[in-house]
Amino acid sequence: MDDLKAKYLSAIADAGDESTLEDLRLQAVGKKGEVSLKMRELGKMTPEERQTAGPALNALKDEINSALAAKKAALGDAALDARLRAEWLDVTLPARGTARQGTIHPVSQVWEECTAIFADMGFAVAEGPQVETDWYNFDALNIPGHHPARAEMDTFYMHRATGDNRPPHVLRTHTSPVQIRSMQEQGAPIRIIAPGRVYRADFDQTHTPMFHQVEGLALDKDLSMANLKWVLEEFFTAYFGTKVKTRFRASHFPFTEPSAEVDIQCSWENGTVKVGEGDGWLEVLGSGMVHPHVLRAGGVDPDKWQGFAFGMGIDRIAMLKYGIPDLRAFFDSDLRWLRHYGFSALQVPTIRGGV
Ligand code: 2U9
Repeated sequence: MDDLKAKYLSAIADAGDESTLEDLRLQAVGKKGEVSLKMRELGKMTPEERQTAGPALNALKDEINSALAAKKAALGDAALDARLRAEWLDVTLPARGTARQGTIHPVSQVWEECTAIFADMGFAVAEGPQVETDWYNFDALNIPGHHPARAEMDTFYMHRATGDNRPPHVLRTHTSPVQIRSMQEQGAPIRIIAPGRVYRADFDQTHTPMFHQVEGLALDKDLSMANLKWVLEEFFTAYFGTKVKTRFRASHFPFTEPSAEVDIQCSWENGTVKVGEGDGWLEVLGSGMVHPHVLRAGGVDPDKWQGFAFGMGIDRIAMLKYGIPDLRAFFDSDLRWLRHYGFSALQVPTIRGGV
């Protein structure tokens, strides 16, 4: 038994890979392995011999099994270390080869353009988590549990309420929770935009399960729909680089009252849309005066402060400005598409026209 132990423990220690280790396991403790065969001989022994040989063989088997497991773990760690060393790369190095032919994605470009235009009007950028509690995503925005908007939003739930005091979490369906958090943190007056990724379980020609929004919030003592209209018209003119007529249509959202959907002037010619000319209209935005319930959820006193909010889809306004026909191509990571629709890293957006 001592010979067997010495033989296998040193062979295991010397094993250089997992297949050698598996061969050793079969030779030692496999069904027809040396230790197993010895165990079969127990039947032929006298009861006295069996009393010492039995436990000793079991102990030997356990020892070989633990040595095998320890060596297997060590080989696994060494393999992972080697892989990490081999696959190491410095992501801060300048791009080379085909990577240099990548471009700035239209979503990134338009995100930056929006940020630049609203920054010029005094809006700061606010960010928040993409995984939210249902309170921030719904309740705080005056969308209670029974509200049909919850069902309509096609929400991705991270887990259902489990009764262990953990609030249900969702992938945010809009960036509005960011404005609630900002109100709680900095109160009023406030002037922010919240650009970011949002998620809805919807996938067809015009919807992707992840898309991008930019929302805005402005609160002060005496802000009105007139200020909202000016800000939005200023934005469209800067963004499309031409004067754009707007049409405000009465609408309804739980978080704003009154609410308006905003259409921009456009023409339709042989299947292509042109913004800022013609007598057609295109819906691009939702907006309104922030509902008192929503102000209160953000810790802001609705008897002292009021203001407006708006929301629009970045992907959608990117398609409109740059004539991109298919939304789903945004997420294909196709280099040919990126070279056609993408932007040079040096095309930094400026305030007006020169974007
Ligand atoms: C707070 C209060 C109010 C943001 C708003 C809309 C109307 C709207 C859609 C446009 C196209 C989303 O991307 S889309 O599908 N948005 O219609 N969003 S008012 O209102 C807020 C936000 C935050 C605290």
